[in-house]
Amino acid sequence: MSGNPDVSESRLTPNLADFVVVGDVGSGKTALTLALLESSEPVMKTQAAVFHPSQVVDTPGEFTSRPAYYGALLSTIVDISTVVYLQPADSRAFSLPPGLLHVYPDKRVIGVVSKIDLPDADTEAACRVLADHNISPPYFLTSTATGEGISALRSFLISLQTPNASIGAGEECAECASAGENEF
Ligand SMILES: Nc1nc2c(ncn2[C@@H]2O[C@H](COP(=O)(O)OP(=O)(O)OP(=O)(O)O)[C@@H](O)[C@H]2O)c(=O)[nH]1
Ligand SMILES: [Mg+2]
Repeated sequence: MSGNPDVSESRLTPNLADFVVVGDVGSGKTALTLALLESSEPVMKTQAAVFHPSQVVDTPGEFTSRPAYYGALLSTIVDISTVVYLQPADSRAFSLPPGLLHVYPDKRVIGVVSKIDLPDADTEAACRVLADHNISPPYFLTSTATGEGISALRSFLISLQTPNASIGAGEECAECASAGENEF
């Protein structure tokens, strides 16, 4: 595990905190984490869990794709309230065995469809993969290449830190989707 001194506390958006990003190798976790943090750091292969300030954690894809790392995944997420799971828009493979994300019943799991700018993106299929694996909508559709969906996801994550604050449902609707049962 390692800290990241390049993302200073002062550069963080206030109240963006307490979430861990998980998903397959190459699904875009690091790119998304850095975009949410508004960091200009280069996106590089993640070798171990990276703890940014305020309990924002980026994980290596091996944590979800290799059974030998499931223990590391579970110990990394144990003290964090929200799990952000990335499903690439060009993939129908779910990178975890059923139920692993729900081992801790008190955690919120947020489904994100990443890389929606790819030419072969199929966001509806990716949303169905999330729904089929018990991740509830709303789902956030994001691209770090175009910036689409990043601010909506950031606003939603911030809203989790301020339970009484209301966020613009209309703005969220425009940038998230579900497998047919969007609750907004
Ligand atoms: N087109 C496109 N490429 C993306 C997007 N997000 C990430 N990428 C690219 O996909 C590759 C993998 O991105 P990463 O953020 O390193 O993926 P990761 O999930 O952190 O991968 P690991 O650390 O190996 O688990 C990089 O070349 C990124 O530039 C996106 O939204 N659109
Ligand atoms: Mg990474």
